[in-house]
Formats: sequence, structure tokens, C-alpha cells
Amino acid sequence: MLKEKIEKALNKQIELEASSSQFYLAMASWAETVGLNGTSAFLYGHSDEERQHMLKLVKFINERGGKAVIPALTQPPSTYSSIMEIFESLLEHELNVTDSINNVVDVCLQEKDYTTHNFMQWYVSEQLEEEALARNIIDKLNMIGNDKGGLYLFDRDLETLAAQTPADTQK
Ligand code: OFO
Repeated sequence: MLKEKIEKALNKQIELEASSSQFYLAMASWAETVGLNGTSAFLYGHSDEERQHMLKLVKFINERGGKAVIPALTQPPSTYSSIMEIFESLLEHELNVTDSINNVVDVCLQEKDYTTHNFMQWYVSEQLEEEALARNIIDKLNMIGNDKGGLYLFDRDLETLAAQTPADTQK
């Protein structure tokens, strides 16, 4: 049976993963409307991944005798000034998610819940990867600057990346 504190922390994490999914969906949709098809495909895929992260938590809580709460979500921005703004806010969002995951891990240790602690390790390494990827993308965008040809190639690279990780095999 899940302790109350753990259940609360995990439910808060459900909300964050769901809001990540919603956030990236809004970004994907905007990118699609401005012709950044690769960026859009990448972000649609990323949004699906976040939904899977949320679902994994829902199932974990319920399987351990707790009760998952499906949250209401706030509306993400529907327009962005640039592709750089998208990835900067994505990184900021991921850093918040990492803080929250670290907090869940802390609560697990305080409550001596080693099963949930073990389950959360997957999220800890996932965050490392996601932060690294976002930083890498921002570095590339900084290199490209205002070069339109560079942006075209960047968008195509993201399309390739998205195609390599079809939604149904994403974590
Ligand atoms: Fe769920 O990994 Fe990003 O937020």
C-alpha cells in the first residue's frame, strides 16, 4: 500500500508529465502552422512520450493500491516568437520536471519506500537524456543564428530524428 505522502508526490508528478505533454503538443501545432515540419514532428513525438510517462505513473499508483488523479491542465501558449523560444522554454520546463522528480525521490527516502524509489530511477535517467537533448538543440540553434539554410537543415534533422523514434516505440 502506498503511503499518503508518496501518493501525493506521485500524483503531482502525473500533473507535470501531463502538462509537459500538453505544452509540447501546443509547440508542435504552432511549428506545423509555420512550416517547420521536422520540428513539429519531433515535438508531436515528444508530446506522446510525455503522455506515456504520465500513464506509467497512473498505472504504478493504481497497481500499488493508491488512487491516481487525472488533473485539469492549464492552457499552454498557442504562439511562439521563434524556434529558439520553443526550445528554451522546453528546457526550462524540463528543469522544473527534474526538480520535481528529485523531490519524489527525496520523499521516497524519507518514507523508506524503496520500491517507489527504484521505480523513479527510470525517470531520473530519462530527465538526464531530455535535458541533454534540449541543450544540444539550443547549441545548434545558437550556431545557426539567422542562417535560413542552416535552419532548413536543422528542421530536416529533427524530422529524421522523429522518424527514428516512432510514437508507439517511444518511452
Ligand atoms: Fe517526462 O520527461 Fe520530460 O517532462
